Amino acid sequence: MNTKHMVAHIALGANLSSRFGVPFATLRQALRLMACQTIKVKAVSRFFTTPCFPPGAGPDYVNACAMLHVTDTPDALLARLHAIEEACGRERRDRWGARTADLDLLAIGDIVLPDAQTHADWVALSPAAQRTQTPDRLVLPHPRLQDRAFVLVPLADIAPDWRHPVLGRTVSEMVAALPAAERAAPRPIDPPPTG
Ligand code: A4P
Ligand code: MG
Repeated sequence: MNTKHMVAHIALGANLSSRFGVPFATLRQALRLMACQTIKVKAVSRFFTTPCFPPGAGPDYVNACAMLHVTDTPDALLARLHAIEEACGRERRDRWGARTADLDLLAIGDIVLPDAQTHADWVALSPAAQRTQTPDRLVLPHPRLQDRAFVLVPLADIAPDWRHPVLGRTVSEMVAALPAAERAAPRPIDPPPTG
């Protein structure tokens, strides 16, 4: 890869088994599928068991984060992540519905998309509207990243000092701002002996 790569952070989540096995196995396979000409997987967090959000909406999730070096455009990277979700058996049904693999793009460097105002509107969306509204364009950084222990706790493993380009806070600071019970909820998974 040439030196013009960007650093991207992604979140991985799953709470249904796929043809690759249990969520832990599916997400490891997703990471293997990701490595290609334009994407290098540079760091992977521990894997965590996390309580389903919203509570009671399905089984616990397995969540992790990864740092990539990419030479794709942001849209091409998202398309690549969607193709891997599909390979892992993802079916899009309900917003926040159970899934075999969800690969969200958290951030690419300090890029803000589609523009500062639209990003601010998505960040400010009320909880009720978050349930029903889905962006039809890539929004970066991911508009819910700062709210979610199941994203921030794994992300802190690999990028504690990454600073949110709009909110101005580091990952460590965003973790510290979570309610204590939410911060404590993700439980690291011991890897199986086969690695
Ligand atoms: N989109 C816009 N910006 C982005 C971005 N930065 N990354 C668009 C990814 N996608 C982005 O996403 C819907 C649309 O958002 C896409 O067309 C994309 O172009 P989707 O993946 O098709 O739908 P989704 O997965 O239902 O939405 P989303 O936003 O990924 O869902 P959430 O809000 O992430 O919720 N509980 C636990 N414990 N752990 C989880 O991982 N995940 C969810 C999914 C719910 N509860 C969870 C977890
Ligand atoms: Mg998603």
